Amino acid sequence: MKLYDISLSGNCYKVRLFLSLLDKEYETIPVNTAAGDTRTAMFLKLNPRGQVPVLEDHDLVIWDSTAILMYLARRYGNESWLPRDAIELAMVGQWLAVAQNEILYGIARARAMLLFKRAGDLQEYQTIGTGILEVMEQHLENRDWLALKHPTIADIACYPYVLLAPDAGITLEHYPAIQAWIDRIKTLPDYKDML
Ligand SMILES: N[C@@H](CCC(=O)N[C@@H](CS)C(=O)NCC(=O)O)C(=O)O
Repeated sequence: MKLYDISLSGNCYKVRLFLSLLDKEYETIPVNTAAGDTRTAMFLKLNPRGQVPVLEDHDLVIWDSTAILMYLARRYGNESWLPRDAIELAMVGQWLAVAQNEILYGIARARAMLLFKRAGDLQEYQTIGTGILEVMEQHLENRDWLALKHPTIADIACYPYVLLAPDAGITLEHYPAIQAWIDRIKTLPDYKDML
């Protein structure tokens, strides 16, 4: 397997973390957006959106971190990561949606402004980010994991940018249940730090 990767990207870290939890070997292909790597004809053939992560598994090419997590869970993980039961699957889906909405367009965007000088409305992104952290905090007050009674890809999808919220100028001090959830994720076998 090959992962087209940016080391500081939370979206790529979701995939690296899950590959590690699944104990899967892979080759990393570092991508440099500043050098235009994601705009080349070759890269756009892999992902017409011009973004990482992209996973190659034999002849298969998958782009988007959520799609990659789903693929890896079904193909290489046990059912607990992505259940087949309709209700359980929907519980996981809800949080996959949060990862690609408020977490991405709130926390990740604010982080990209502060760390990588991306343009945007910092205050708006931080407001979206803190809004979803409030929701997560309440949700996790009486639960160990986001979707089910055990870890699923919902936890892996939401984790990186929540962990990185301080980079977005958002402190996690006021969110003890989120901090406990972060600590819980760090104890998973084969857990891997971002860098
Ligand atoms: N929804 C996508 C978002 C991917 C994304 O935003 N990737 C960023 C890095 S975190 C990227 O490749 N940016 C380069 C660019 O837009 O040129 C996913 O989850 O994979």
